[in-house]
Amino acid sequence: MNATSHVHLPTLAALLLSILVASCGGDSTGGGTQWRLAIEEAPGSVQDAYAQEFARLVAERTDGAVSVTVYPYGALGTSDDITEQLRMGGLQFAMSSPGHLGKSIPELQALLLHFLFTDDEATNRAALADPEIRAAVEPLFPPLGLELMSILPEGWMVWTTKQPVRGPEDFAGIKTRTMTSPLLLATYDAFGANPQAMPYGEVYSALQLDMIDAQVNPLFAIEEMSFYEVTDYLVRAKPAPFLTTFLSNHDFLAGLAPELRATVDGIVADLEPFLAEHQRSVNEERLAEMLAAKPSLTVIELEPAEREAFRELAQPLRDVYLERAGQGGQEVLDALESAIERARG
Ligand code: 6CS
Repeated sequence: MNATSHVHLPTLAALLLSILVASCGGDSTGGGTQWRLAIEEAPGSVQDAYAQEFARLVAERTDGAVSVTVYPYGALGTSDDITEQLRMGGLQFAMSSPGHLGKSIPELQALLLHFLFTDDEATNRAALADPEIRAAVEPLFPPLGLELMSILPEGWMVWTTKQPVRGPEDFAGIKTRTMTSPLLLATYDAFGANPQAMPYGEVYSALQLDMIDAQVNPLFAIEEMSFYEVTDYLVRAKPAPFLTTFLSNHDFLAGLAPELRATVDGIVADLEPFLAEHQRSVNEERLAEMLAAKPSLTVIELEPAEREAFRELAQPLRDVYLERAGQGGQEVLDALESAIERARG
């Protein structure tokens, strides 16, 4: 191959791609095709980092024929609103966390079970990449007009509270905001707390006004949503990783020309390791920023015996999950448990 073909081949491929995208979903204007991607978090968040990287790679690999506009949390409503807009085709891509989406897809709530995953992020990541999990989870989405692109980790859930929490007795009566999936409410009920579901955007003022006493989220979210300003303790118990799903509209994806679909799939595959690495450093950086901004903030790391008390209370939640998620739920849970076992091995 000579130097000229080196120069021209990628350009030709991109040109073909640009012709193909003109007939695909999204907005086609004189300037090219635009895809819309909504995230459930603020600019600078973990989801935003992924979305910006996705947008950059789409532009690069289509030679500018497709551009992706990223809509941060608030621009298009709550997580539920975003998912609805994705289903209706107003968006081509969105982040949709099982913590909310589990209301519509009960089987997906397996990803919310507390003390199911190991304490080691790398092991959990290997488990989530297991093809058996993909095979079990993927079919849950098309009936809702959605398509699963990726399952992404955002860091350990951390409890932010106004009183120290070391055991379930400390949670007694504590009004604790969770995401809106029923299994999360049942989980914090089992921990002895008084769980309250509400959208992400309402949590800060609810804490400030003492409508709630605690909430659950990864460290980066606690910093960027300023929850630490209106709580006093960060309780690290590693109860569960925060996982989100990166989704596409089903018809849009099915309608993409094969070459463009392969480009999108390639980007998603290449980005698979990105967030796992990124979230770890962002979460630690944000912890340092919070402690610098509010030195009185107290970090509580639960001892193994203290975690054990919560682990025991979390075990019956598997039955609660199965009651709601049925046989399909059993299959997802079996796939998850065997993938975790394989990853441990
Ligand atoms: O707590 C929530 O509702 C949100 N938390 C994060 C970290 N991302 C999205 C989700 O909606």
